[in-house]
Amino acid sequence: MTNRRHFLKIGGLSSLLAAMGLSSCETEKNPTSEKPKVQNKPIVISTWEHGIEANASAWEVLSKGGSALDAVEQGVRTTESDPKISTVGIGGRPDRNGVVSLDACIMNEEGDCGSVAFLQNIEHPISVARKVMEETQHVMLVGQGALDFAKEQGFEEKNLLTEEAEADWKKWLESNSQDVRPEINVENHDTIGMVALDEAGNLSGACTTSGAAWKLHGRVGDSPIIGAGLYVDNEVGAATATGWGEAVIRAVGCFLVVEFMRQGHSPEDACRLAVERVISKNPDWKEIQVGFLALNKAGEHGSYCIQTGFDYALYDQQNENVMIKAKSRI
Ligand code: SD4
Repeated sequence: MTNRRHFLKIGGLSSLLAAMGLSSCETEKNPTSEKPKVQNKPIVISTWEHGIEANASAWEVLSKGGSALDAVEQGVRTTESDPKISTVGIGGRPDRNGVVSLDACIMNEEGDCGSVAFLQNIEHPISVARKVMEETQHVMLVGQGALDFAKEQGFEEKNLLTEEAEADWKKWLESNSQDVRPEINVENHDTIGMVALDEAGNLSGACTTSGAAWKLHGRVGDSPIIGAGLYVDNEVGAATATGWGEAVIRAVGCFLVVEFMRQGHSPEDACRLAVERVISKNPDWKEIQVGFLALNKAGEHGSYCIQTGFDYALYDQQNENVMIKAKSRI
């Protein structure tokens, strides 16, 4: 609303200046007085019910005045370490060859980012992604190169395929199924995407997943792709995604959510508009789930998804870790 008012003001002023034969450049260059004031901070939000534990870890950092970047890394590491969670880190369901391969990315308030994809045998891909961001001149490392880099950085190799995950994979092999798309809301917890605003008013985000169970060996989803599974712009807001990554990539979903917020849309409305874009690019949209989660610079949050059933966890000064049901198209 603020931005829209600002836009209308500028529009009116432009006409006046144009009538006077003057340019409105100076006015447009200096919109700082109209930026939203930071009101609700610190705050952290994250996808699905496993977000509750992850938020609690992130809050330990945020409540002591720590950075959003440290908070989101610590937060999602909790999920990566939980073998009961079948879609992230250790315990993640493998690809059709029985290999657990992980995707993750992280982005800070400077717009710096790091990412790993198709990474195997490392429990905390999010921390490797952070090392890519901080210790290299690159953004993304994949496969063997990502593993070699992780080991150079001191990460230890570990078997991530739990007995339960292996048993599920064998069951899937016996079913002779060819469809790798998850059944909607059967696996009611998915990628963990987390975005946070810290006491200093800075935004950061993290996203980590084992991706779609039984995927083709080598498949990479949206979660490690900056702009698709995660995007942060410290001037505007941050967004993360969950669901069928192929559909999110086609729409460059999270970049789009942030751009809609830049235009003045609320986080929920920005997510809704991005879901509409996903729908317009994916004729099979009724068969898939895609959800977006967004936080703006003022600490307002919101979400929207295709299918009912997506929810997110919120921790701020008023809400000590509550689940919020996302609005949905269906
Ligand atoms: C991905 N968005 O890799 C992630 C998680 C997932 O079905 O697989 N969801 O596509």
